[in-house]
Amino acid sequence: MKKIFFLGLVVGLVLSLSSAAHANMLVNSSFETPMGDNADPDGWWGLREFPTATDVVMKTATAEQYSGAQSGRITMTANTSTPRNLWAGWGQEVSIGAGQQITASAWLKATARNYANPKLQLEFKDMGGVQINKTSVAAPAGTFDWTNLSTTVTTPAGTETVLVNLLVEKTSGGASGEFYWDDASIDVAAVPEPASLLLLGSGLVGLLGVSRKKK
Ligand SMILES: [Ca+2]
Repeated sequence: MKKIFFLGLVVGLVLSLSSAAHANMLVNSSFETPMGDNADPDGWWGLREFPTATDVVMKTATAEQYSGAQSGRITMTANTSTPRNLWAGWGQEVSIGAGQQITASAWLKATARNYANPKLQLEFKDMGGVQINKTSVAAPAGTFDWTNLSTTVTTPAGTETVLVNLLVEKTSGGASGEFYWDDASIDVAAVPEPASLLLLGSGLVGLLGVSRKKK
């Protein structure tokens, strides 16, 4: 009986450790809170380099969704008088230290795309908010149905926060397209610290000792 109890205890502890490994750190990650034109979705910062509001319209949309009732839509309109290499999107910053293995993921659908490049981008920042490094996952070419963009990386030395960006970059004045983002996430892989493992181990040894004394 006691052996079964301890086995259950160990399984429970292992399960609680592994479930902690898959907690999404982003809020409103499925864009389920409605927002008006060019407002910031709950929890996200609206990022835009466009000189006029009509060049790009960012809002939640019920027309398409990967899950739930809506997604975040970025509509880019061709305007040949605007300069190149502009971008628009949403960002969310989370506290993650150096040397952590993180997985970032988001779902994307693109329609009517022309010289506009969507990407999932991670920026690693130090204590002062200065960018240390960045990495990004490019989308497939052309138009596509819901597609997962995902990357697993280890945060560089000095990292204090990670900024997750869901972007669309304009590479030509005539760039246009309709882009839907949904179900974004960032997870930190749980690596049990030696100290907590030691504590766990000594606790189990202690429990076993108590059970033996009772015999
Ligand atoms: Ca959604």
